Amino acid sequence: MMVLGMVGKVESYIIEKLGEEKLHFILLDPDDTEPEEAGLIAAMAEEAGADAVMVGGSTGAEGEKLDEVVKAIKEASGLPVILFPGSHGGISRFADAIFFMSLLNSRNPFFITGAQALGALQVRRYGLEPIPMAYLVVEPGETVGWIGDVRLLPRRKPKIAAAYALAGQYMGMRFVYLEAGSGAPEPVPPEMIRTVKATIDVPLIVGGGIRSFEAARRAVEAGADIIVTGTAIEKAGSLEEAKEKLLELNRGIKSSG
Ligand code: 1GP
Repeated sequence: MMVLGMVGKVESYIIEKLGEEKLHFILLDPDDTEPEEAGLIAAMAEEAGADAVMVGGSTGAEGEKLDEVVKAIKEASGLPVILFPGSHGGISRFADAIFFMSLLNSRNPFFITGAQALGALQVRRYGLEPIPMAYLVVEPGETVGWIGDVRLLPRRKPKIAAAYALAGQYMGMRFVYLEAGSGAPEPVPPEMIRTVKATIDVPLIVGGGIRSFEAARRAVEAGADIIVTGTAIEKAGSLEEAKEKLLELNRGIKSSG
């Protein structure tokens, strides 16, 4: 049984690795990815140097499809699988861990504490490792901004983002995630990453709209500890192209920092 405050296996792996380098997590959305394809991508991503696979999405990332995608990834690769749920529906017993996240700048308490309460007992029943995370959505926010009823953090107001991030840390969350939204035309501004990083002591995850070497490098140089990419790999025409893209992004992440 997990003792209160004890850090689990996946979180220890992340913290240990962060002592050496910046990390790259890929995101697979079960709504857009077939299990077989997810397995192939995960195996390729492991080879290309990704550090973990996140699984989730705002719409249709639940139930049997979610289970099948997680199982396929686990069979095909040794990377830890961390759930990235849109709500309590995004829980699968086959994953290793779950970002137990609160969308702190939502207007709707369901996304701040409601879904968490509905999912908590199931997380325990399945023996999933919960990793407490403050989830902050920045303009333009894309689908999660709309679904999550978010009061989007203004791109030109990094201090507001820093205030929310620090509040998350003070409430006990061990990671902060700055999210521009999957498929965002522009990633989180480097100035916002810099301000948030200078304010908090916990690792900073950044994602949404990072599709190039330059964008990845800029985010890491500004202070991101972990970069999440989804669309860039998903939109690649073939597995070979996806691998090229992943290697390019990895170079941006691992070369700086
Ligand atoms: C979404 O931040 C992630 O939650 C990934 O975004 O799909 O734009 O890479 P992209």
